[in-house]
Amino acid sequence: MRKVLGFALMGAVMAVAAPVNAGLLENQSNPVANGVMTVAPGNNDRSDWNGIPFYQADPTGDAAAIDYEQVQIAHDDTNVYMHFLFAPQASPMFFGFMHNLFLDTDLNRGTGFIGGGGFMSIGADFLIQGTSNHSFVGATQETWGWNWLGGLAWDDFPTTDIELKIPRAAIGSPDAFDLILNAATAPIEEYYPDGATGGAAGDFFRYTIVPEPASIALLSMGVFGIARRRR
Ligand SMILES: [Ca+2]
Ligand SMILES: [Ca+2]
Ligand SMILES: [Ca+2]
Ligand SMILES: [Ca+2]
Repeated sequence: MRKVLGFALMGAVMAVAAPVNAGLLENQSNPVANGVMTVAPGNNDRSDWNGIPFYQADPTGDAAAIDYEQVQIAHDDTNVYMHFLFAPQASPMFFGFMHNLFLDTDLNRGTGFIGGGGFMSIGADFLIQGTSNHSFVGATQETWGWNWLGGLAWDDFPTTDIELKIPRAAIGSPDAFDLILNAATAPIEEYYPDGATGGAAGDFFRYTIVPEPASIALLSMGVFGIARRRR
């Protein structure tokens, strides 16, 4: 009897621990002091990234010339910073039109670009292609386009170690955003995370700049619930 009860309890705990969105692989928030991060063409100092955690790695060898391996993200009062690491390249792949960073800044797949046939895991409100920032325009997936907003600061030396600086205001000053990475290389397109092409059930990463009041409210409700149960 005890064993049966044990299994029943384990099942209950697992059900509670299941993530709200199965496609959300990881959520990070890495605030840094203003002035710590340096991103500028010709400045290949990467020591500013020491101590910032990586998101879970992408496999090596699953892509052609641009093969993502790892990504780090941090932010300060005015900017979001990204650091991309790639597998060795036979010839340098300079940061440009084949490096696509899709950002879902309202955390809503129902708005923004979801790819042809809806293959993408997020609804991207911004596309950063190399150093160029674009916002999604168009009300539907049938009538849409990308509106060029401007250029961003970066460093791509070496081309397997790229830094990017995104002013928070340039992407609508979001409290958080979901992201997927793509390298539009033929014949094999790279996606990071690999499950980013799984449609509505696909995988993505989240970065939180300002913690949501909603999660604080949920947390306090949880504490209140435990307190009530203990009575
Ligand atoms: Ca730097
Ligand atoms: Ca890869
Ligand atoms: Ca969206
Ligand atoms: Ca991949």
